[in-house]
Amino acid sequence: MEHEELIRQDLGSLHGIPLYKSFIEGWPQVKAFQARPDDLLISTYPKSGTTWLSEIMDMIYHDGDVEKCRRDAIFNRVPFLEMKAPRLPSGVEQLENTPSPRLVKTHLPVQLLPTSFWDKGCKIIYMARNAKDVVISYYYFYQMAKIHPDPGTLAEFLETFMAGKAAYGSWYDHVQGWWEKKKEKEKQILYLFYEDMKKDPRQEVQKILQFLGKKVAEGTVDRILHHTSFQEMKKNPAANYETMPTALMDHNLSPFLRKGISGDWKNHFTVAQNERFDQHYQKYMAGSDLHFQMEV
Ligand code: A3P
Ligand code: EST
Repeated sequence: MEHEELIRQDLGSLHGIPLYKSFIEGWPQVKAFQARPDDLLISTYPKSGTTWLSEIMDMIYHDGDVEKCRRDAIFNRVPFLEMKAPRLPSGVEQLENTPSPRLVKTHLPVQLLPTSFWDKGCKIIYMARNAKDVVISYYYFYQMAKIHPDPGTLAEFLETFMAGKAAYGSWYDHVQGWWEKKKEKEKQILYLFYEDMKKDPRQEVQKILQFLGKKVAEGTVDRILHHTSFQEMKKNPAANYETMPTALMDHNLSPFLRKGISGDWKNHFTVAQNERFDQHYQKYMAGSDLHFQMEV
C-alpha cells in the first residue's frame, strides 16, 4: 500500500504530548521556524472549527473574492505548521514558499508554540469548542483519517480523550493554556468559541475584522458568511478535504465536514457516559473562569 507507513500507527510523544510519529520527526524544523511579523496564526485543539475559521480568514484576506479562495485546497492555502509526512512538502516547507501575509494553522499546545511567534509579536486567533462535541467529532475523525490509531468503541475513545491520550493531548490543558496566555497578551490573541460562531457568525466575523484593524463593505461580509456556511463548505472541494488521497482520508467512513452543529454529543453519549464525563470535566476545569456552551 502506498501510504502504509502512515496508516493506523501508534502515536509517539513530543515533550509529553501524544503526537503522530512523522510530525515528531519534523519537530526540529518546526521548533526553529522563523515567523514573520505579519503572519497570522490560527490555533485550535483538533476538531474545534479550524477549517471553518481558516476559510473565513482566507476570504477576509481576499476581500470576499470567492474565486480566489478556490485557487487551492484549504490545507495548501493555510499551511499546517507542524505537518510532516513522507514524500509530501512539510508545513514548514510550504510556509517558506508562501508569500506574506501568511495564514498559519497549528494545533500545538501553547507551551510548544515556536518562540519566534512571540518574538515577532504575531497576531493569533484561537478557536475553542466544547469538549463533548470535540470528542464526538474527533471519534469520527480518528476513523476517517487513517494516520490515527484505531479509536475502538466510543466508550473506549471517551477514556482515551479524558486521559489526555488522544493526538495533541489533553483538551483541558490546551483550552486553558491558551486562555491563560491570552490574559498576558491581551491585544495579540483573539479567543473565539465555535458555539458563538454558530449562533451569530456575523458578530464573530466583525470581531475578527476589528482585531485585524480591517474595514470591509457590508456586502463583503455577506459573501464571506455565505461562502463559509456549512452547506457551502461541504460541497466545496477546496474546503472539504475531498482532494486528499482516500488511502489517507476515507470520506465514506465519515466526511470531514460531518454535521457542523453544536450539541451532537446528545445523540451519542449514554446517560452514564455523560455523568462520568461531567464528573471528570468538573475536576479538570475547577477553578477556571473559562466556560463553554454545550449546545446552542
Ligand atoms: P463535526 O464533526 O461535529 O461535524 P476542524 O476543522 O478543526 O477539524 O473541525 C472540524 C469540525 O468543524 C467538524 O465538526 C466540521 O463539520 C465542523 N465544521 C467545518 N466547517 C464548518 C462550518 N462552515 N460550519 C460549522 N461547522 C463546521
Ligand atoms: C488534517 C486536519 C487536521 O486538523 C489534523 C490532521 C492531522 C493528520 C493529518 C491530517 C489532518 C491531514 C492528512 C495528513 C494527516 C497526516 C498525514 C496525512 O497526509 C496530512
